[in-house]
Amino acid sequence: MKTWTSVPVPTVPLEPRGGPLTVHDTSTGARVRTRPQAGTARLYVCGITPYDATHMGHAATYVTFDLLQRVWRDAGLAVRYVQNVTDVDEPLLERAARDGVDWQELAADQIALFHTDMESLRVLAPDHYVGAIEGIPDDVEAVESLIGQGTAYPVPVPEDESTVEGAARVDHYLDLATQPTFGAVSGWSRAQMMDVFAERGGDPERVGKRDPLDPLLWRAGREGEPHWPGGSLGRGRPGWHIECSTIAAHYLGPDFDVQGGGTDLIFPHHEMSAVEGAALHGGARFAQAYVHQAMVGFEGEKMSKSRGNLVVVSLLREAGVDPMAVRLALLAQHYRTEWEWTGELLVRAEERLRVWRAAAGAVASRAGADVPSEDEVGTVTRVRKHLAGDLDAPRAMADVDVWAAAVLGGGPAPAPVL
Ligand code: 5CA
Ligand code: ZN
Repeated sequence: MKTWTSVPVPTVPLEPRGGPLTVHDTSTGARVRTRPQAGTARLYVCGITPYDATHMGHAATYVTFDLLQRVWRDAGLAVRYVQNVTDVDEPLLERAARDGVDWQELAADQIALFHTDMESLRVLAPDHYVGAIEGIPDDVEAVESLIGQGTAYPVPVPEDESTVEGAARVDHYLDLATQPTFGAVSGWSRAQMMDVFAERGGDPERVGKRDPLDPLLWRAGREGEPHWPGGSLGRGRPGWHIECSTIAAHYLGPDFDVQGGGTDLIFPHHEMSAVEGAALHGGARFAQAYVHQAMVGFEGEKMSKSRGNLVVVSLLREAGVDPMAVRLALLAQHYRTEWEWTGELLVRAEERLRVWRAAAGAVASRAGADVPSEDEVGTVTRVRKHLAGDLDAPRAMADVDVWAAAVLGGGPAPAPVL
């Protein structure tokens, strides 16, 4: 699928160079050093389900992983970045049905809006932006191979549900009992898993499953639902998690460097996509590290499309807010700390942006601006150190504040140079 357009990335040729990057890995609960092989870091970040506009929670997630890839690049690495878009799944179909619109049109509109939002926030585009639908042939092959191994099994479609022509009368599930690595990503107890499984797209009540937590791999095509050719599985569509297992494996291979997303994806999504990936690749590790953005809230609750308590990037832009102020407001919060969006945070970010631009303008107009001062070299070094230590953007930004204040002589900031 077409991706969006990246802004050019400037290089900062000051020594010492940045990195190596350490991140908090959910699967071990520890800070780990990323160790990309052969000079290329491999990053997979779970993309949107395109049924509503990009809100501050999504934006925080994609800006966080944008920062992560920029830290890698600043350390001299190339980055191969893959992102999916869940362009067919229950929430999208349900929203389209609720609003009486075509689900494909809804998805296409929301994907286009997301791309505009990412461009406005200067989030670098993935090298491969892949729709779940595009990945279906890989999913079919994967599920067939799991069936061949004896790790996937059929569950009869309930008698009162009619299936389309060419569909089998069974769905397929992964048999978690065959997977020794299940649980390794989240480290959660079964009780914790059962607590959220149903509300996060799982079907623990489905009759005929061996374990209520077994994830759906392939759903036989039902009347009134979209369906695609499924080889020996019959017509149907893939379950959610297999989409990310196969897209990541296809474009990055097993054991890639970082799997990213929000903390709401730790279980079941990242647990299941990792276990399905391991099942497909002889038990190989899916990713080296699992990095999760804490939930952004609004007015006391997690900001979410399903709850509808949204502050939306595109509406702020329409209201004349500078997207760089939005980016600063997001980066002012550490990615592992839950926080709530407020108008006050945006006002503070706008002021900070004004000061930084004024300082940058003052430096640019100085004689010999191309030779950095000692203070500038020191600031860059400190910024790099904070970012390499689990992406501590708030502390890095505090260093830039100190630099800006020094440039502007501690007095009130003059109007920015435009
Ligand atoms: N398509 C799936 C992933 S394969 C999905 O979760 N889509 S989503 O549109 O619901 O979310 C897109 C990304 O934004 C995910 O990484 C999700 O974890 C993150 N996200 C959603 N809500 C929030 C929030 N309130 N705060 C921070 N991140 C969020
Ligand atoms: Zn995903």
